[in-house]
Amino acid sequence: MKSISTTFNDKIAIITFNNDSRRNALSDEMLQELEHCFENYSTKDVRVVILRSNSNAKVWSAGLDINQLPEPGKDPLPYSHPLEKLMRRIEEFKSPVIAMVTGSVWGGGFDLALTCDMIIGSPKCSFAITPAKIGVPYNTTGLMHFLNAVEMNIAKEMFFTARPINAERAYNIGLINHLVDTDEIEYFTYNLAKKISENSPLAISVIKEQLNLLGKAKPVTPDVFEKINELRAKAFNSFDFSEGKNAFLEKRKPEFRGN
Ligand code: YXS
Repeated sequence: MKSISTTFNDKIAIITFNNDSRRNALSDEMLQELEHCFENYSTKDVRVVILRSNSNAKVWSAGLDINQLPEPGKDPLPYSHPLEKLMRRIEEFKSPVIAMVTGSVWGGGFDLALTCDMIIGSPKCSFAITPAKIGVPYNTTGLMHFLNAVEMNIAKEMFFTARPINAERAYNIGLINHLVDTDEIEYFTYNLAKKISENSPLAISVIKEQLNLLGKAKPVTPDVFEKINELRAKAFNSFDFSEGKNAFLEKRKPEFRGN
């Protein structure tokens, strides 16, 4: 069963997450479907891509499919992970990608929304980054996505509490570009996309790549890079990692030990 549906009109592509029974959890299969969409669009005159969920979906994405998280000892988010590959594909995509968020967003789904070029949210949108709840480390690229989006103190609060932030707070801290009423957000987002599609696609493509390159320009010395990797290995070799995953799957509260 396909987890997404797509439309393409007036040079604007709309990708709709369509797996509400699983709260649009990003399974490897769904991530591969999404990547194939962008691969297909790269050879077409697609001026804007909108990523959205079904209108009546409570959850935009519940993040990575917890059933597919690896056993402790394996990096849960390696460079080759389908979510990481999709996010690089979105960053490198020639045209702007807009996340239209009308529900809650969790974990890797939040990172995915942040990787888009802009987020339009409805009053029902909320955002939670959850590694601390699952007992996993996050990866360096993902942490940089958050540090490029919010101040350090806000990023720390979001990661340490793993608590959702609501639409109003998301707008106030600049996470979402616009906060638009539920019954107007489709029209608003499409109009924004239409405005972009009428400008020069080449200029926009060049400016998008320049901004992304400049946004990433934060040097990391080799020893810092190695230290980060050692810290991550400590977390994904932990009891807490398996406890976080098992607690969710067994629908119980996790009892973390800190090791
Ligand atoms: O019980 P059934 O079989 O119907 O399945 C339930 C859930 O188990 C399933 N589901 C998921 N399955 C795998 N991975 C998920 N992330 C996931 N989320 C949900 O979907 C069915 C309906 O879910 P249910 O009954 O809980 O729906 P709800 O409306 O009561 O609650 C919606 C949520 C999103 C609040 C709730 O499902 C939830 O808390 N989901 C987990 C959110 C989360 O912690 N995501 C982080 C995943 S790990 C990740 O992304 C990274 C590794 S990290 O953590 O580092 O960012």
